Parts: sequence; C-alpha cells; structure tokens
Amino acid sequence: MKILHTADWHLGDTFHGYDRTDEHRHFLDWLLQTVAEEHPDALLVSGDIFDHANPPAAAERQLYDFLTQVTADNAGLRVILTAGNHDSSYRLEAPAALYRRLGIEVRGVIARTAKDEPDMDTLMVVLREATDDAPAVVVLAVPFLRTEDLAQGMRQSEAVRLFFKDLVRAARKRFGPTARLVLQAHFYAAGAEVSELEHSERVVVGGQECVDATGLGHGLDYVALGHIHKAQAVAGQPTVRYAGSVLPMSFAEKNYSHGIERVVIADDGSVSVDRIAYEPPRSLKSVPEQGSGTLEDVLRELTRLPKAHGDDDGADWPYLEVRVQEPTPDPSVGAAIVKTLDGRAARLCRVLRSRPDGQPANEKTPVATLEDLQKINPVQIARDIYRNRYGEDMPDEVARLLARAKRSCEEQQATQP
Ligand SMILES: [Mn+2]
Repeated sequence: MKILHTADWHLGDTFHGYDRTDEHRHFLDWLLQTVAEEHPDALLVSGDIFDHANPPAAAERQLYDFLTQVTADNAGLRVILTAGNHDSSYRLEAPAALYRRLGIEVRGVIARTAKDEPDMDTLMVVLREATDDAPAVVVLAVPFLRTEDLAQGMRQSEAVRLFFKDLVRAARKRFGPTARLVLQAHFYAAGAEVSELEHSERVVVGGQECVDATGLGHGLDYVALGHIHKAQAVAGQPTVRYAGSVLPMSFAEKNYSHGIERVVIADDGSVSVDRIAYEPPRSLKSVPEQGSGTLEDVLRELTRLPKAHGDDDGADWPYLEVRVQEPTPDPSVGAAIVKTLDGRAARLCRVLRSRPDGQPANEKTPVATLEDLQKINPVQIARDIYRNRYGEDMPDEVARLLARAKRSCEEQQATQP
C-alpha cells in the first residue's frame, strides 16, 4: 500500500499582495506528474487546501481541475481531503457526493450521532478491505477539530488527544487488531518547530492550542499531519509527520524545503517513509542575505540583480525583501529602492528599516504578535490604561467587577453550541 501525503496548499493565497495562481499551478502540475510516476493507492491532503474560507473562484477551479485530472489519469486512485483551520468545513464538503463518484473522500465537519457524540464511523475511510492474505487499510480522516467537536470540562489540548484515542479505539473495534491504520489530521503539535519570528500558520485566536503529540503514533502505522509549514517528524516519532507547506508562506520560511511524503505500508506491518522534494518556481531573496545593510550597500547589491528581458513573463522572479539601515528617518529610502529595481527580475515585497544598532526604527509602536495577544489578560490591560490615564492604580472594587465580567463572558463562550 503506497500513500502520498501532502498538506497546506493554501490555494488562493497571495504573497505580499502578489497573486500566486501560477505558483500553485506549477505545484499541481508537478503533483500530477509525481502521482503518475509513483502510482500510489491514495493521496492524502491534510488540510488548508484553500487559504481562505471563501476562496476566489480561480482557486476553486484549480482544485477541481486537479482532482478531475488526477483521478482520470490514475484509475483506482483514492484521494482524501480534510479541512484545515483556513478552510470552510462546510464549503469544502459541499461537493462530497460528486467527489465520491471519482473516488475522492472529503471530511470537513464532524458529524454527530443520535446520542450527540462525534460520529467516528464517518471518519473511517477504507482504502482496502481485509482479505485472507492481507489486513484492511483504513484512513482516519479528521478535519480541523473545533471546540464544539470536543469533550467539555477539560483543556482543549487534552480533549483533542482524547478524541484521537476514542477514534483509534473505535477503529480497532470495527476493523480488528491486524488492520493498518493511518491518521490524517490538522493541528499544532507541541514541540513542532515553527518560525517564532513570523508565525504564518496563524493560530486561530480562541481556537485550538498546542496538542501534546507524545505517543500519538502508538497503534497507528502513520500519522499524516497538516498545519505546521516546516516539514518534520513530531515528538521523535518518524511515522508522525508534517508534510509542510508546498510554497513558502513568509520570509521566515525562506530556508524550508518543500515536498510531499511517500509512505509504504507493507502487509507484514513494516512502514517506510521518505520524501519527494519539490522546488517552488519562485524563491525568496533577502538583500542583504543576513542582517541589514546601509542604503548605499543595499542599492549596490540590488544593481547586481539580473535584468528582466522584454519577453520575460516573470514566472521565476524571486520574491524580494530589502533590509536597510536608517540612522535618521529618511522618506526617500523606499523610492530609491524602487527606482534601482526598475527593470530588474525581482518582485519587491517589503522594505524593512532598522537602526544601525539593529533596533527597528518604529520601536515606539511595537507590533503585537498573535501569541502576545493570546497571552494578554484584558483585566491587566484595563489596569495599565487606568494607571496611564489617572496616574494611580485602579481601585480594587473596579478590578473585581471587571474580572467578574470577564469570567462571565468566558463561561458564555464555553457553553455556546
Ligand atoms: Mn492550518
């Protein structure tokens, strides 16, 4: 049984305002060719198929064209799509009946049983029924889990672990101890390496926290993860893997390698995993390569970039960031860079200005990261503002009232269906 595992396509994504349709087309063409060469039994796409819950029509067409072609070219191929946090669970599932006719399964929403429990059976996709000679192979296709899918009264990360445990137990009960099980899921595994600087996975505020993935692979032949953009094995388990994003999603991902995972599950239970590398058509380039340079140095380096030719369609021009030192505020910096780049084969994305000592020029208005925002306590913010405005500490009575209001909001949120 051979499985190809990919994730985080983010179709419809733009990069610093530039349309990426041509890059996604390049990837999907490469994937078509790779599937034709590899003859896998199944192709798993572990979430974030689209970049937005409401993707542009061109992105939807890319997905539909790809699925039509890959199933037409490869008779018997199974494709399994699961929703990530960027996808609309309901919209992704909308063509499910059409998909099924092509051998494609999609899971966006966790269905509930009559007892109002997660319907685990609907998440089990049988790739191969058991025969006298060979065990069944089953994919547990789990979309991004939302609060309402999970058991209440415990930390969300624990509830996610419990969900997977219950699912594996239910699959074992249904398919027996010899069945080969693959889990397909989309979440943030604790300990997974992400770029702290520019965390493009964009953890949904109020959504899922980090999930401890220790031992997650136990009882599973392979775990096909999506969400983290850096391809990696998780928690020291070689068969629990993020396939990584197919394109770089931020300059912090400049040195990531891209590709898909090739998983072979033998009937004797052995599993081998290796990677098929993919080279995106556009690279990311920083000038200077490390740190920042004076305006003079930066402009000199920019003039060394290759010139664009008249008939050049720009399909392989790198995305460019320029990091320039600005000892005193100088409004002409941007214009000088743009002028120097005129006629050169590069797509300018951003100019980062810094003080020569390495401090950002705009240190007085620090930009809060999502992580910062998630850590902020609203009562503490109110206390800080009070102290700023009135020059003294907020009276305890007011602080208590605020804390009570905050608790009441949280409780209301927790009980929402
Ligand atoms: Mn994601």
